[in-house]
Amino acid sequence: MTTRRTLLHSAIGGLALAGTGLAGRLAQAALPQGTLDSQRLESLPGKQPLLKRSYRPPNYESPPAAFAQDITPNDQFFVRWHLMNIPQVDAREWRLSIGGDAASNAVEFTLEQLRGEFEPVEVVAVCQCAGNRRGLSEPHVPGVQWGNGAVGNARWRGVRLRDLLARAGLARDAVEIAFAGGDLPALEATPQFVKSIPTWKAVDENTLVAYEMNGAPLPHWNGYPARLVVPGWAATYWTKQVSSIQALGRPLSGFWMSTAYRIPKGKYPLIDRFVSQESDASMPVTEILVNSMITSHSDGQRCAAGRPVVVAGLAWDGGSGIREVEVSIDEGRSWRSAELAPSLGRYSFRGWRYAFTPHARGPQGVMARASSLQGSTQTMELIFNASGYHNNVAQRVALQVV
Ligand SMILES: Nc1nc2c(c(=O)[nH]1)N[C@H]1C(S)=C(S)[C@@H](COP(=O)(O)O)O[C@H]1N2
Ligand SMILES: [Mo]
Repeated sequence: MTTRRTLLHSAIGGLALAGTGLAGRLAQAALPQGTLDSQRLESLPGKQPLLKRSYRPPNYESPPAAFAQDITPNDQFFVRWHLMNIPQVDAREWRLSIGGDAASNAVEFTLEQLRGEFEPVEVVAVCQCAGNRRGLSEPHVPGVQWGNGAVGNARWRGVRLRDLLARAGLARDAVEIAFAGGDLPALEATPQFVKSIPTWKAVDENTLVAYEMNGAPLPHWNGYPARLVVPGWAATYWTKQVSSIQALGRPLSGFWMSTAYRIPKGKYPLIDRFVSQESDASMPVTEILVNSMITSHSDGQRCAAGRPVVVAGLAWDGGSGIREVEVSIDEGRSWRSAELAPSLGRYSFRGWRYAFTPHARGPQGVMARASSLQGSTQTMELIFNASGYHNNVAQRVALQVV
């Protein structure tokens, strides 16, 4: 554990304020007024201006402009931390230790060893906070009041977690693999952020310990020098600044597993099970639900009667792949297929576009909904849970035809 000495005791040093005017205009209409009043565009060191949701810990979401392409730029990628103290990690001192009671030997790797001793692997995958769009929940729920921007898509490069576990002699009866990062709570009463995933997901060939994002080292705020990449699953499992990996013979307990990131059982069309963490009433979040965004237009935007309008956006799911995106220009009475862009892989954002020509002047709603190859379609009504997870309601923009 080399990083504790270099703790940055304030996560907010070096913040640059960029004013509130633009942020106000980027706001989602249904965010609570307090969230709209307090949000501003701010630059964390090394980042473009992002929408501030909280200061300590640093929670910043991507502005709509970040979704103009299907790969989210590193300097516009959202930032989510639960704890206050985020160390500035020196990669030369950083070590990744792997062991646990369900591994036969404890091993430790430097970043150079990760880069040199294991086969490098790349995957394009969406990293989405389970609480993305929580701020749009009706009724409102507590927690970071995210709009649409607690999600991003990147090309991750690193090593397979299963290759690392093999070097530690993973036991056949390992139930879960647990991860800890370098960040620490401000108060001892706050539990350290430790998460686990079932062994079957840990040894999936797409689950990585990644040291690069879009061809560059991970940004500090996104987990430098290495993080978990668990394609298809909610980002809560994508431990940043990962420093310890433990193979466990029994389920991990603790606040971040037993209390946080859980949903009522049977309410969502999820397929991936995390059986060792299920209780009678609830289960942990697992894969991302099928979802989409309209990125070409925003509410109130004008377009000319009699001229084609090209609506475009992004769609994604938990890894089955996108089957279809449909658009409705009559408030959901009828739907037409959008054209899909080439696929960057089944865990990636998938671009789509749809052209139509409005004739009547006045308000023109445009709705989009995605369906996955696994057979799910976005919902039209929110499936409510008290933590605001898994909001995959079809999006609508209100255009003005002039
Ligand atoms: N060490 C550490 N890793 C973490 C977290 C954290 O608080 N500490 N938060 C998780 C959650 S809930 C999310 S949504 C993602 C956010 O990843 P990003 O900041 O790179 O966008 O990081 C995950 N990994
Ligand atoms: Mo999250």
